[in-house]
Amino acid sequence: MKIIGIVDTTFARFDMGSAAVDEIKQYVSARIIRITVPGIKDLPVASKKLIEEQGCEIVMALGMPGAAEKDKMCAHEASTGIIQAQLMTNTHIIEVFVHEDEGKDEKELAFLMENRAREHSRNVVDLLFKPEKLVKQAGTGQRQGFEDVGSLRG
Ligand code: RDL
Ligand code: RDL
Repeated sequence: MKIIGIVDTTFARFDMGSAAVDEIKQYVSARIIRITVPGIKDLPVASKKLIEEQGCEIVMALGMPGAAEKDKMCAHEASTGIIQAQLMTNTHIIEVFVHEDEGKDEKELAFLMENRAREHSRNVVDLLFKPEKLVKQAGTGQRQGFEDVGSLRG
C-alpha cells in the first residue's frame, strides 16, 4: 500500500492536516502518516524524515505564514527548504501555504485554508495514483482555494 505523509503546524489557525486526511480518504485507500510541528520552518526536515525514515512516496506540507513582514520572510525560507528536501529525496512535497492575509476576514481565511488543503489533496492523489489526470488539466488555470482562473481566450 502506498504511504502518504501529512505534516502541518500548530502555528496555523485552522486544522489543515485533518482536512487533507479526510479528503484523501474519500478518494483512495492509502496509509497516511501524519505529524504536526510547531511552524513552517520545521516542515522541510519533518517531510524529509517521512520520506526517508517512514517510506512516504509523497508528502503534503501544510502551513500558515502570518501577516507580518518577518512571517513572509519565514515563508520564503520554509519554501526554499521544502524545495531542497524534494531535490534531496527526489520526491514531491506538495506545499500548501495559506498566508494569513489572503482572507479578508476570519471566515474567508478558514474557507481558504480548508479548500486549499482539500484541493491540493486531490492533486496529491492524482500525482501518486493517476498522473494522467493532471496532464488533462494542463494549461487550464487551476487554482487551489478560490476559483480557478481558466485558460486564456484569444
Ligand atoms: O523552529 C521553530 C520555529 O522557528 C519555527 O516553527 C518557525 O516556523 C515559527 N515561525 C516563526 O518563527 C515566524 O516568525 C512561524 C512563522 N513566523 C509563521 O508565519 N508561520 C509559521 N511559523 O508557521
Ligand atoms: O507544491 C504545491 C504548490 O505549492 C506549488 O504547486 C506552487 O507552485 C503553486 N503556486 C503558488 O503556491 C503560488 O503562490 C503557484 C504560483 N503561486 C504561481 O504564481 N504559479 C504557479 N504556481 O504555477
